This record gives sequence, C-alpha cells and structure tokens, in this order.
Amino acid sequence: MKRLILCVTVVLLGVGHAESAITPSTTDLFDVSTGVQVTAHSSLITWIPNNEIEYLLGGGENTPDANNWMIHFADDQGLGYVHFVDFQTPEAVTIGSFALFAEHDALPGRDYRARGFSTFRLYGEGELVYSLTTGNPYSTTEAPPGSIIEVSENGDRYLNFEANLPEAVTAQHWRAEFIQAGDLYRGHANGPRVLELDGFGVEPVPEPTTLVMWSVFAAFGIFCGWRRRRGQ
Ligand SMILES: [Ca+2]
Ligand SMILES: [Ca+2]
Repeated sequence: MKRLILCVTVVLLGVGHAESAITPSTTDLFDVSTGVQVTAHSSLITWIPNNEIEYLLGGGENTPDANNWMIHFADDQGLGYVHFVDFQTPEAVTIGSFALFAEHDALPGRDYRARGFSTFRLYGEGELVYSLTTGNPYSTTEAPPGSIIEVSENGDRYLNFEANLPEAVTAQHWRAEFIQAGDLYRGHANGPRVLELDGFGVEPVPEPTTLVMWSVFAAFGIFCGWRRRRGQ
C-alpha cells in the first residue's frame, strides 16, 4: 500500500503532459492549427524574412536552422521592455499545463542576454496564471515545482520548459509576455527569440476522493482476509 500511495503521489505531483522529451506540439490548444488567432502583439524585427507572429503558436515548418518556425521580437527596445502576444482560442479552453521553447544567442563574445528574456508571464482573461524567471544562460534556469526543464544536447542556450499551472485555468483570451533581458549597450540583438508556446488540457488523474475510496476498499479487503484466516 505504501508503494501504491507513493506511486500515485508521484503521478499527482508530476507534470501532466510529461513525456520522455519535451518537443513542440502542432496539435495543442494554443496552436493556430486548432483555430487560435493572434489579436495583438508587440513589434517584430522586420529585416528577418518569414518572421511571422503566428510561428510562436504553430505555423511554419518546424525544421531546424530555419527562421520560419520561430519569432524574433523587435530590437529597438530597452532592458526590461515587455514584449507580448495576445491570442484567442476558438472558444474557452481549460489549460492544465503548457510548454515553452526559446533560444538566446551564444556566439563567441556575445552576451548571453542577447535575444533572451528574463521573465515569462502567462495570462488568462487578464489574470496572471504563471510566471517564470529564467537563468542566464537558459540552461541554468531553476525549475519551479511541477515543472520540467530539459537541457538541450545542442547547447545551453535553449530553454525547453514544461509546467503544470498551479491550478487549471479556463479562458478564451490569453496573453504571453517576455521581459527583455538584454540592453542596448550589449550589442543590437536584444529582441527575444521564441520558438513555440504550447497549451495543453487537463489530463485525468485519480482524484483524492477516489484515492480515499481505494484505500478503504484495500483496507477492508485485508481485514476480510485476516478474518477468514482467523476463522479457519
Ligand atoms: Ca504548438
Ligand atoms: Ca514555432
């Protein structure tokens, strides 16, 4: 029974959508493939071809070394500027967990804050529902409870992050904010680079009341077996 309770506890505390490797999804609830529409966003770099805001939410081809599946926010802003994207789902959805993929620069001599953000925030219907403070480089980010951070084999500049929301949130209007990490005195590449933001529903887990019933049934079964053996 102790082992069962331990296993169930691990399942309950674990990340709902956890898999062996965190990879961007093209079928999630925050994806343009499922009808998500961008309603507003801060400006993007214009000199990079195929720099479309929708690529933050699916769209494009997720092929490495191509710009047509990631976004680059504008460079002409200062340290702490709040880059953002507002988007809406076709109807209200309940989100239990999300994933975020980003990459800052790591060229020789370049400050790691280039193309990085120091804080990510997610809002549902105007309410803050999650906030993540990143490390620099991203690979040093501390995973909050209920989250997973994977270090990419391609380098320490990648943020592969997945987290349960503290509690599930039902909303149709969402906002993601990225607080700029670099300033204008550290090179020109200050607009954060973001690869994907995914949203996932709530996966069914045993409810506490169900666990209590299991425990009662199990204890009753053990008691009955003991009574039978005593009666023999
Ligand atoms: Ca997606
Ligand atoms: Ca993408």
